[in-house]
Amino acid sequence: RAEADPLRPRFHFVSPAGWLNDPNGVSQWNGTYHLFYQYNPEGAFHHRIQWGHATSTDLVSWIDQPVALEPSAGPDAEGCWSGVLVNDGGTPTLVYSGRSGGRELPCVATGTPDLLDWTKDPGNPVIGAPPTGVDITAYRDHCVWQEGSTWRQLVGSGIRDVGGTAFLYESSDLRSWDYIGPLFIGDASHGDPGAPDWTGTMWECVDLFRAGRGALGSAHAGDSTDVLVFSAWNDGETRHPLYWTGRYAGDTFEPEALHRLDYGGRFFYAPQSFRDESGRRIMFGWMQEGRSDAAMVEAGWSGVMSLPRVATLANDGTLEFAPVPEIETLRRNHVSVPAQVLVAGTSMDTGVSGDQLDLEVELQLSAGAELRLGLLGCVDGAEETVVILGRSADGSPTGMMHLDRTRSSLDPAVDKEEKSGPLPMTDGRVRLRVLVDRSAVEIFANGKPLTARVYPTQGGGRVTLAVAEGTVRLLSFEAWAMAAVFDDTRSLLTERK
Ligand code: DQQ
Repeated sequence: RAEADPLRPRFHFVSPAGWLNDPNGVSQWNGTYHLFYQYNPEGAFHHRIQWGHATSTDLVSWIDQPVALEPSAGPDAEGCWSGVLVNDGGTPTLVYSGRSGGRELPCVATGTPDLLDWTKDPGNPVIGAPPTGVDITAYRDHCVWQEGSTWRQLVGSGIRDVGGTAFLYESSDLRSWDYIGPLFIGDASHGDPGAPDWTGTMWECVDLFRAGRGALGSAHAGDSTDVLVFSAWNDGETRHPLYWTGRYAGDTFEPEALHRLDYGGRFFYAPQSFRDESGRRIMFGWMQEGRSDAAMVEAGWSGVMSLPRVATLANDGTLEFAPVPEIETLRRNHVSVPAQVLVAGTSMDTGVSGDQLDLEVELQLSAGAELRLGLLGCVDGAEETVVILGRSADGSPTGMMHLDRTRSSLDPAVDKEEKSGPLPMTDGRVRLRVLVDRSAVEIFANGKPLTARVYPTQGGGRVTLAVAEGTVRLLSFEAWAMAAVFDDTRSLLTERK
């Protein structure tokens, strides 16, 4: 079945079989990029989670490596849940959540210099219990960094009837940890639990880093901010990635502003980032499925890893994202759509089609204009996934981006909820980047990402443009077919044209 599955991405990383969720231990070690991930090779469901492992020299093609961590009798008997990789004086060391008895506790494993063989610490779990005296909603996932010779760790959690949090610890050896306190506590009573920026009752996969110059904990110079990324969770109902910008100093985090990390919400979940050897902040996220559990099991695979994306600090103090430029080496068959002015009522076929595409578009919207970019359209138009960019009638600097998936699939069972978010713009200008990889779609408009999954059944892959209102100047429209990294049997294509 998986052999000819037209939904299985071909240049996004997917697991060799079964289930994939969070990125873990993302890093660059002696030049080689490492991507570990939450993995169940036995089937497309979340059970007895292991750490899958793949390596890359270019962030484009990946080599599968042996499973790095597998549950064994003891504190991780029921699963090796999310965590990170750190360099302990030259020794690769994983800090992860071991699950047993229905709860998670911090564990450690050390690796061989090639990062292929891992030995669990006999002292696991390295923290024997969550902090006492607080009623917590959960306790798992790790962010670990070094300040001088001191290790610091955050463990994601939540305080019942208060909000999500991250507990801060300190250690000199990664094995014995002193509890300091909550770094920062969210307010779950603030806002509507259905809102896309609700901070949840538990924070999964916290990721604290410095954006801009300097290391976490050092003095701030010039344009820099600290960023606390977390995946807001509430009993499975709420799942979306958010971040606070602010100042991490001493034992606390002073928030300045809360932001949505990706307008696709749960489709870019549990992200984790690292600074690579060239100094870039690179982030991966889990593009979870929008189809039923039964459909995943039937397909034999579940979960897509986002393309690695570079995070930079924008002038307005928020993060901006773009796929790593290395991805452009997959571009083939360049097609340009001529620059032109599109007036209200325009509806055109661009002549571009395909389900593995990279589009780079520059536009200028008049006040009140709305552009519709149709993707993955079938011949009769019954199926189409539509990116909508709108500028407000008063020309204010914030427009909107939407992803309309209501007609993305004739399959009535798949998720079709609309996704949207504010789009900052100057003079109506929009830089749009769209990557389509079968069921995986990543959209970046002026650096704001919207990631989602779609399940077209008809094929065709038409790309269309329409203007509903106002006038849109198409300044440039460049399109490429993207070469596959994996073939349909999910084998690595060693030779790329
Ligand atoms: N997935 C992991 C947890 C984490 C969650 C388990 C987030 O460690 O909290 O697979 O998707």
